[in-house]
Amino acid sequence: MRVTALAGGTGAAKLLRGLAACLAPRDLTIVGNTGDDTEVWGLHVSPDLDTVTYALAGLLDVARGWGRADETFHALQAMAALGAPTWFSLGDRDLATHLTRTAALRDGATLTAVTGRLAARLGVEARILPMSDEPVRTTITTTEARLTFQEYFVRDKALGDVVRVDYDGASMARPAPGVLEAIGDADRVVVCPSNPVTSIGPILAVPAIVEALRSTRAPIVGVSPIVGGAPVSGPAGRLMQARGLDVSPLGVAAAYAPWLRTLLIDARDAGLAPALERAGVRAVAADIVMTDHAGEVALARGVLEAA
Ligand code: FO1
Repeated sequence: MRVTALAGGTGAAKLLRGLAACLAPRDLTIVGNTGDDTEVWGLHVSPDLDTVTYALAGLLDVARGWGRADETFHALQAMAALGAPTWFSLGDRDLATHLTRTAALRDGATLTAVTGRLAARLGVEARILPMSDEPVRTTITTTEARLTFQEYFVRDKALGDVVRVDYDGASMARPAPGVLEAIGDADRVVVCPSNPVTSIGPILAVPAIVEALRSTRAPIVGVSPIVGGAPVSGPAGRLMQARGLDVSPLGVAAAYAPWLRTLLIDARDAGLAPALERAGVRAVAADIVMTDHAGEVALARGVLEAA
């Protein structure tokens, strides 16, 4: 069964590990968010692509949900001593990824090519594609300033009041090679339990991708990142409100209308099933908070069966 998953970073990593355990590696394609890509010390950092790659390679720092396990931060300390900004913590092992990516991009490689090469070198057999090779950048406008996603999320700790979210460059961006085919030829399309606004939103802001989702014959199944009126992690609630979305599985369904067919929701939200059905989305109650690997695999099975 060929499965294509739309994914952000931390929220997606667990479900992707579960899917990887259920499928032949070649049957899993991941379309990753690049809206929160950033430049640090002259290096191109693709946080969500790296989180997914590290997760599938078994190298992710699971407690943090980003960066590599067994990490050290000597280079960060040395950069601080030289007066460089250090609010975005690049670890020593993680640096190898950004150095390799930046050098390859400078030599003319596409983000798709270098993402594939990094994944292969780290032993990942699933296909990880950036949503686009062209720059798309999520910007967050608060009552105080217009910020890049990482300035808002990491530097300012998501504290400002968000008034709008933009995906700069998205309306002109073309999907990366293979993305449209992966959606069109899939047997299932999965929307991971990622932030609908800043993780999946940038992917959907690429016009040809949303057209492919509307026209694919594959059933599209999502997992709610919202449980009982609050996000499982991160600032999804405030960002959904800023976009006029209800902070509930209903808001998630609204973000993915009209192409989402099925949404896995937590048992605590089972009462919303009739309203979801009225919105055209079949609700399936499941244990969607993955607390261990068995939970990741069980939810992945549930996603594949729900379709
Ligand atoms: N998140 C943080 O909260 N603080 C950090 O210093 C930080 C550094 C970092 C370095 C590399 C990387 O790939 C991710 C990193 N993240 C950090 C996570 C990242 O900013 C966000 O979790 C994602 O962009 C949201 O999906």
